[in-house]
Amino acid sequence: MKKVIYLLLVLLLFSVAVIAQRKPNVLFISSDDLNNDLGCYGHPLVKSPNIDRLAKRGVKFDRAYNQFPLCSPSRSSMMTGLRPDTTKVYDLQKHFRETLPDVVTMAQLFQKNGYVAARVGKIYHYGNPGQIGTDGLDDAPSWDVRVNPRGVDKDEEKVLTNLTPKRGLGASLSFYASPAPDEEHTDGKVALETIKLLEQNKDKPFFIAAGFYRPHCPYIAPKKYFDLYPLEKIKAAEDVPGERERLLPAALQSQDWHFGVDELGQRQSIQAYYASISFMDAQVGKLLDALDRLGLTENTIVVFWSDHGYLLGQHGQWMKQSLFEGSARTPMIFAGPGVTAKGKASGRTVEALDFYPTLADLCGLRGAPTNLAGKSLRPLLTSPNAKWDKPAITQQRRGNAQNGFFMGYSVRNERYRYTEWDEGRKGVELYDYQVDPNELKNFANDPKYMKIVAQMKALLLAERAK
Ligand SMILES: [Ca+2]
Repeated sequence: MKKVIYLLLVLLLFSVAVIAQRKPNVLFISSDDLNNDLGCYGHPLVKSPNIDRLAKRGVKFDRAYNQFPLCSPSRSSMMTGLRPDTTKVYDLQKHFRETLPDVVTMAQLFQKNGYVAARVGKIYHYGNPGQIGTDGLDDAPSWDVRVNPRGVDKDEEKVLTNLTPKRGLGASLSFYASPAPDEEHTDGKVALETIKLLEQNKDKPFFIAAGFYRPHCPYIAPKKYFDLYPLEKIKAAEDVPGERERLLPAALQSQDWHFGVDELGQRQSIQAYYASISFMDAQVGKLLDALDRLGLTENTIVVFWSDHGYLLGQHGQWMKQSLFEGSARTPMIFAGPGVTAKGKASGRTVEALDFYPTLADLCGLRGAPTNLAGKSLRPLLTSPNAKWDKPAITQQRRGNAQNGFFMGYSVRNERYRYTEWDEGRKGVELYDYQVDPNELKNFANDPKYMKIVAQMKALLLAERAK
């Protein structure tokens, strides 16, 4: 009897030691082309109960910015922890390994530290929807396991409504309220495949990345999500008299106002975009439920992110590739071990670049590259208002190979955004969000703002020189 008790005691101590030593897992959830139109970010219409649920048990960043509002440049920067000017990825073709063959990506660092690294769907760039079901522009060394789901939405491309037939499907205002259930769509399959990986790897430390494709266009989602947004409740962005003449041509992704789509079409596109968000959100809910069911919630850091923001008609613009707030800003939420400020928001300016050093820090990874451009957000995850002096830098390239390219660089602090196009040769913008949240006035040439312009210019120069 004594022997049995002794054995049980040894076993108990051993399990306690194992649990204490167990490294936290990471479930990295990424969405494509999702802006901050979510319930937890205060949107009055959009229903995102699952992302909201995650935000309630973690820290939500209100001023999180991507480094280059286009899929591949943004994702390459985030996964390498390096700025686009270091990866030299400015388009959807070039791979960062061409510039940096030996770079250790975030997923690789997890592997080097004994983790299983797996991805489902779009983490690195993937032509959406063209490359769904393939590896896209993946980075094979980053992963032990790769899964590329393909759903019924690929087949439904033939029957969707396209309001911009001259644009490629991946850059179109196009939609379809699908009769097929969630599970048959690509994102439904991303959720199911991710859950399988969670089940298979629940006893090992894991870095599992679930890369959803919605709300990227074409806005295909099950019909029930469209029903959440009656068209009469959807308003198009207000046209501001004189805005078209005021805005710098360089600041515009498209000179074709609203892609020529009328007000009804704009409202239909917004409705379909919101439906796609709620559909993607429901898939996020399945992942969170699976973590609970598998007893993984307590020891898993859950991150939610989108590769960049998205304009829905503001400034006459749609989608990404601009340095306006709506394109440069992204949702960013952390929950789980190390995130003690539960249900809190941080207004500090943070960057997608910060994921790598933050997760390496929270998981105690060894051997992180010494040149990571971001900073660990750990202090803000325990104290969201902690002192923080790092602004956010976002850049966007314009032009073409024939006529030459030029870059726009934008620096954001908690109050202002200052942007220089082609080092200022193609114009400068200053927005003051405290008095002008919708960026309707460019204060760059306002004498009252001379001092701020000089400060922001110096800040941009200093950050770019780092
Ligand atoms: Ca994207």
